[in-house]
Amino acid sequence: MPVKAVCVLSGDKGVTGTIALTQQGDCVHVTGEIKGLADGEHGFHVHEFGDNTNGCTSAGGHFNPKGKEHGAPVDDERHVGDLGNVSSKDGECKVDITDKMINLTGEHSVIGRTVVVHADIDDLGKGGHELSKTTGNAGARLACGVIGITK
Ligand SMILES: [Cu+2]
Ligand SMILES: [Zn+2]
Repeated sequence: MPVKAVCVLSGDKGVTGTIALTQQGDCVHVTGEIKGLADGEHGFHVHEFGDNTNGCTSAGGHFNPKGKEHGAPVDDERHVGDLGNVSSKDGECKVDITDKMINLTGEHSVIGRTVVVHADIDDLGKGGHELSKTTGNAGARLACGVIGITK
């Protein structure tokens, strides 16, 4: 049976969403919808900890088991959790990402970690900002949720 996971996004800024993750061979298909985002691109990452005790802050930094710099999903130099950006229009945001780096089993498993959607665009490590190589300078954490196993 393929491993499936789900993540319910919430936060204190009115942003909500549901994200499904399905293992497909070496890739994970990430799909879902996010509501309440401003128009434009928003950083979308898996952060290290499945801890939301102090809101999305407790999720820690980007999931980075290999000690790499922040990058784009297509880069070799990237955090495992770097899923790039999602795009919103008129309060609706459809997520449809196939990623080769995250996994639902093994050392790159994201089960029990946190999905975070940000206020600003992720510059994918190339913005020249002091935060570009760690966070993509994606700004505040608008909503987050822990990734859990589902049927
Ligand atoms: Cu993030
Ligand atoms: Zn990153």
